[in-house]
Amino acid sequence: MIVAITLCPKKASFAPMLFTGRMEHGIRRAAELGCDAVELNVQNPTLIDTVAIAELIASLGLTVTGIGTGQAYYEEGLSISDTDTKVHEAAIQRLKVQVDFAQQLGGASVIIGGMRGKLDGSPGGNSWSEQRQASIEGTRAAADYAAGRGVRVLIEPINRYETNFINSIAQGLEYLDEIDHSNVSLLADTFHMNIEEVSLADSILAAGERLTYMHLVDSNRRATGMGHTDFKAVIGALHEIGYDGPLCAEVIPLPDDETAARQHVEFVRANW
Ligand code: LER
Ligand code: MN
Repeated sequence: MIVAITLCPKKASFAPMLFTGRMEHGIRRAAELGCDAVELNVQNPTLIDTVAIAELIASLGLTVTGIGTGQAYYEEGLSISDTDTKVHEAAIQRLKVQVDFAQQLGGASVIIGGMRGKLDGSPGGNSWSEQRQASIEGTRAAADYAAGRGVRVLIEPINRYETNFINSIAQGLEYLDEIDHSNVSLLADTFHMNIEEVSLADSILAAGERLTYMHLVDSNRRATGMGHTDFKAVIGALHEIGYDGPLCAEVIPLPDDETAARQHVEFVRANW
């Protein structure tokens, strides 16, 4: 079992991350609360002291499971599906910087969620398929670069209210088939699944060994056990596929960072 929480160096008032703006403190608290690992959501690793962060994490006996990259899209508009060559190349370049950071942290996975961007035009139309193709090429470029560096690339389906491109687990698996790259696998986030899937358990079973990372989040984006998701069914399905990857709390800090982090660690350890 790898229990983790998502942290971010930048202050965010209402985002699914804990201890935002206080990442070093969050890393220490993660260790003290009994986490095995952390996930870091960093917009641009060249702007932070990556050596100090890597040293702090190692000194506490933690590992880093993943690097969240979406802020580069939300804050700077960098998306791999953008057909403007300059933006597309800048997005790939940013993903390569994230891969270098992940390698420095001992081989964390790099998550492509928000950085797929949103597609314009009508679904299936010319511009839609060109953008989709740009995304596929961008994912392959990141995956090739990452493969030589002991880093895996993950595709995360995100619900329809946040993007119009790969919302469900089935669409994620279809995209993986198109990518056809041994270094790319699936991240499933139970918050998005609660909106998109018919059955969370059946979707996990369908993903099988292609599922290598979980954002384990309750229905209301609060910590596990603070909403109405049936985690017994989710955990049962994860056991059935022999899942042994991260169980990461990408949750909003309600009622506060400490309580949310503690709740996740205790809930997952008691129910796994
Ligand atoms: C990213 O992991 C995610 O789940 C998004 O909803 C965050 O904006
Ligand atoms: Mn997520």
